[in-house]
Amino acid sequence: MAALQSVVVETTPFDDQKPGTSGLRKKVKVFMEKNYTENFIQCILDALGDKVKGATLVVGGDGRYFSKPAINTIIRIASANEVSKLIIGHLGIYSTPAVSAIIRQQKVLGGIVLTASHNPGGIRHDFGIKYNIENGGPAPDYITDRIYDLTRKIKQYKITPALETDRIIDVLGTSKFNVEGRDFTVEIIDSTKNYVNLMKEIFDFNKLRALIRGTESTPPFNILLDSMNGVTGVYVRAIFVDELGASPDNNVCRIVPLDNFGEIHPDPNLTYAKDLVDKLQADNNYDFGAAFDGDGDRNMILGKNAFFVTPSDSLAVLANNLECIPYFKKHGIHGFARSMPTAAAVDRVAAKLGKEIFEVPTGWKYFGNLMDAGRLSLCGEESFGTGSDHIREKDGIWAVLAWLSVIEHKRMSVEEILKEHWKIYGRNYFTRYDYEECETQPANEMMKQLEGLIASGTLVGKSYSAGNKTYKVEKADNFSYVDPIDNSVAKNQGIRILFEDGSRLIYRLSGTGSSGATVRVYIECYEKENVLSDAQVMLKPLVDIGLQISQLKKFTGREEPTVIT
Ligand code: VG1
Ligand code: CO
Repeated sequence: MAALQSVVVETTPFDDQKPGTSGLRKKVKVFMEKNYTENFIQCILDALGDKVKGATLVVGGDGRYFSKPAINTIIRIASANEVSKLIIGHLGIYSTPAVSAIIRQQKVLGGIVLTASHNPGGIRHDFGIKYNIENGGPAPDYITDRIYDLTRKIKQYKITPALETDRIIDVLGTSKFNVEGRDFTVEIIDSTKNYVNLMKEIFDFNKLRALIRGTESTPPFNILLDSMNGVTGVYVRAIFVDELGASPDNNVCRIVPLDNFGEIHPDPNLTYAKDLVDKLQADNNYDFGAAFDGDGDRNMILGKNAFFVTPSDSLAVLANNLECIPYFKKHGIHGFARSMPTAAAVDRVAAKLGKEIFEVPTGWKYFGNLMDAGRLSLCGEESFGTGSDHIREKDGIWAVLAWLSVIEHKRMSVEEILKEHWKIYGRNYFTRYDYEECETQPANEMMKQLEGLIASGTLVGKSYSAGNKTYKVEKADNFSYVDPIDNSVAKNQGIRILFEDGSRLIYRLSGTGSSGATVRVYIECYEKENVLSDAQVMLKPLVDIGLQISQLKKFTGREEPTVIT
């Protein structure tokens, strides 16, 4: 085999390659600019230092538009930078949780995940690149900071132009190359096998199959899973159809991954997964519905007639019932955690069960250290993320299997489970208002104004009234987090206004958008007895107060949010 030569290409930095909440996300057209993708890949590898030499990395993503050229670039740049092997999902497909699982199982240095998650895909929409470390989780801040630093200085990248990548990801198997006298291997592997095996170890598939198929004494539990044309389609087929006997015609929909997600917004919430909501409302034969996002780490859980389970409640219910899942019987249940804006329902479960509870900033990377230290078993985010320490990413398929396990164990409907839970613990009413693609400057000014209010100290002790409710401010701050394991500090993670009765108002700017600014307002109140009201009605006074304090309408010019969850 004649050795392939690598070359050094001169380049200039881009000033906008700062990874956000979960990797670098931009319009496809931006990633297509000359050297844009090359620069970022080179900086990821440079940030890893000498460890990259001789290392194995995993590559895969949600299959969105531009994945193939990006993978080809990664192959050529990795080979020139002395990476010894790439493990790539067949057709470039790999859900985010499955990447996390394979990194851990193969004990490799890390992985490059090609996704913009719930952001729309296709030539006019978004692409994304993120780096996951050897524990399978998203790179912590000190690594993404290092990457960003390098992107602002990069002068050249190394590449092997003659390495033939055409159709390489279409065929399972191993290709070996000689790059400047070194061996370089590309292995294309089945994207589902390892993940399916992991799920089989965690859950009791016999019980779940009996639930879905029914038995002589129990009717089938009728589910409808919506992959929203994202990457979970291949996992839904492998697990729910092939293993658990769900019907490919009646129990699953949109399970063929499309590179533009069929021009929908692959985000599982009541707005963007309205199709599923409508189907469950129209057909009350369905007992359960779930939807996933583009890269498979998010989930939305619905009961009969589209009874909606907030992600914060979903986390609390799972925390309260984990012992029915074989994995937790075996490994024990350590602490719980939630992101700061997530409603505090799980805190009440933790208190009752005598478990540690952690409140971390938004973004799954903040859970990793706690899990690695054996202090965290289950965690979640209000943004439809739920997961456990089986991997280091949130996991949509896992969440659905966990919910079905609870249902199988309790023999109750989703709605009954929630009502029972609220009866025991009371209810944390929660809603999030998103104002997408606002102008950046006024959105920043709104946050500055809130910062100013907090700094002035005038908020604390003040009472606000709306509707028939009055709330008194107990504390107001900009959330800071000190990681209990490595003592790293994350500052400015969101404005919090905390009221005396435990109600909260939180303001953040999104770190995953690709244009303009998305303002998120999180609103939560707690009721011990009054647990069966409509959340939007219940929270209306607090919403009004939240809009008043922030002067959101004045700053953004928006009368209504784009999305309410
Ligand atoms: C959003 C969510 C956050 C989540 C992140 C990545 O971030 O709020 O909870 O971890 O998306 O999710 P932001 O900064 O836009 O609020 V995923 O499924 O897009 O990787
Ligand atoms: Co996602």
